[in-house]
Amino acid sequence: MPLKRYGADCALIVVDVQNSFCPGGALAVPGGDEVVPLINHLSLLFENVILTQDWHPAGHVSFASSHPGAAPFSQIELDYGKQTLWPEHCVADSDGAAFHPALETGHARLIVRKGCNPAIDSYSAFVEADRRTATGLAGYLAARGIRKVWIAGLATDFCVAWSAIDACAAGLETSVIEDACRAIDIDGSLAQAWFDMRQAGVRRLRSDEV
Ligand code: VGL
Ligand code: ZN
Repeated sequence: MPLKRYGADCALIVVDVQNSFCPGGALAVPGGDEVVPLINHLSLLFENVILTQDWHPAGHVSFASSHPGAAPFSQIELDYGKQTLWPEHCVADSDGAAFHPALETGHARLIVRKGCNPAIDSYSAFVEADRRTATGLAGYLAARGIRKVWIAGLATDFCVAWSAIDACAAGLETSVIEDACRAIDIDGSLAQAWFDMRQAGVRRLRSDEV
């Protein structure tokens, strides 16, 4: 095996590169599939690659269809705060929840599934939208001595940004590889996400700087 540039204390976290978020999917992110070759290449540099999957039960609280009369991309107030409502996407075990077929997954050390609780969304790979329930990822990283993470995937302004901000909060040195991500960008959400990530201390990198 070729020597990895990033060793035991580093991980690449590949966020939600799933069919629902790629062209033809229910919540397609423009150019979502374009990140796949780049992420496959970046994965070769890392000893530790972690994949995440958005993994919702049917009837999930984040689906507009679960709220009669509510339109996709509108917002509602839930007990844990504001929730954007989405088209039905990434239903557990469905084709939409599967990884993009060209994403290489054989090297992954861990697959984190999130958004599994019917009443709580989870953009972040670390903490669910109630901001209390842990996915266990921080514990896994700590237990294995991983202190630095690089994040890529979909979507920049939702699951990537929330994961990166929570990674910083967990004390990890955190970089987002911007050209290995694509955004949904509703109502300025992409600019806001970069602002929030910068405030949190996330490093913004291009893949040629990795
Ligand atoms: C995501 C919206 C809803 C994401 C997941 O992966 O960014 N966005 N669920
Ligand atoms: Zn989702």
